Amino acid sequence: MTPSHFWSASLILACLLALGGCSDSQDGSQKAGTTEGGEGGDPVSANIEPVTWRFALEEIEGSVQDVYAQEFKRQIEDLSDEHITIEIYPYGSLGTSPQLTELLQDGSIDLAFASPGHLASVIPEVGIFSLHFVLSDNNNVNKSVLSSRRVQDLFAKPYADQNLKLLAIVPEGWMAWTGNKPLRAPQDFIGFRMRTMVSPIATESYRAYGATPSPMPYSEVYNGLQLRQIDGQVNPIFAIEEMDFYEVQEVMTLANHAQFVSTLVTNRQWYQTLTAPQRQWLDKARDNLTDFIYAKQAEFNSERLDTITENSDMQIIRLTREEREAFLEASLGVRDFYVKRTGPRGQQILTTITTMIDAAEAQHSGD
Ligand code: 6CS
Repeated sequence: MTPSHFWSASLILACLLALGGCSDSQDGSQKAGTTEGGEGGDPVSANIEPVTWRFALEEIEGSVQDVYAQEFKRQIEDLSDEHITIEIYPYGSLGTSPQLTELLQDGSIDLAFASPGHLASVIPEVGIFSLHFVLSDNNNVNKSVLSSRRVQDLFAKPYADQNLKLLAIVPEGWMAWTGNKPLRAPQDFIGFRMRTMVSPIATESYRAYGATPSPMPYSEVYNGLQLRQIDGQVNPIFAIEEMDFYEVQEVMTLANHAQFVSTLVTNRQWYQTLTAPQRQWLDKARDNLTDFIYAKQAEFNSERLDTITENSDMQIIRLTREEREAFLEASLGVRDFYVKRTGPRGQQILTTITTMIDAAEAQHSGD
């Protein structure tokens, strides 16, 4: 992130704080014409006073999170007959991912994306999405499992304990490894300074291969690669293109070891002040966006791979089944690390999700 981005971030943050850290609907009171906002409130009428919901992104304009937010805004504003306005704050306006989560927790913003690679520092259970080879190679399987009510419910309590409410689990495509050499086997990672997101499970996943994990904010990765403070990084292809990482890396290795997953989250107390119609619109927009975002991320990742190959000499390597198996084997110990950090609840989450993936794979075997 450039210094001018930081200036605008500080200014916007100061404005948010000056406004009392509250959106129009964040004062805990219901506006005229609304119903009681408790769980399962009666959907009698819409909120008739205009309100603004602040929605912060961990990614820049043009990203997968941005296209999600723009469509979410369109749908919510439409469903509410323009009574709700969504203000979108792309990455660079407010702060790093962990800072966005803090702003959400203290009510300065209402909605945000919070990626498990960061969020597992405060909600270890969500670190399951930083484990490798847990999700299916078939995205129809992942969609049916990750958008299910059953999986959402597994995370309700850990999010609530952090004053957060999980609305959706949003995959953004397969992660790719970049570096200045191919990464075909776990041994290739020995001594490799791999930039990861900050949570202990994200770092442990690469320590398992022998790498030296180097967590740092997203905004510092380009400079870190350019200055050789790190040897490589891991992100979905659309991000490697839009953050220009490909300009300062020579090889991209596609292992399909994990999807980049983010979560759409609200402040829990803010959610409790919503009217029944407002919650219904949130649910409706969230449900409408499931197919939309799976299609968009596939489109973005494929188009941007073309952009990278057209604009650079980057070598692209796809691992064979045998090569992937060596990584799978080396990654399994990190599941024990996850369970140690999360206890019986994490064990239940891991067992439930892996069992659901296996069952869905059997159902989708003809895809
Ligand atoms: O690597 C990261 O830190 C970031 N990567 C993406 C694709 N989205 C947000 C996240 O913070």
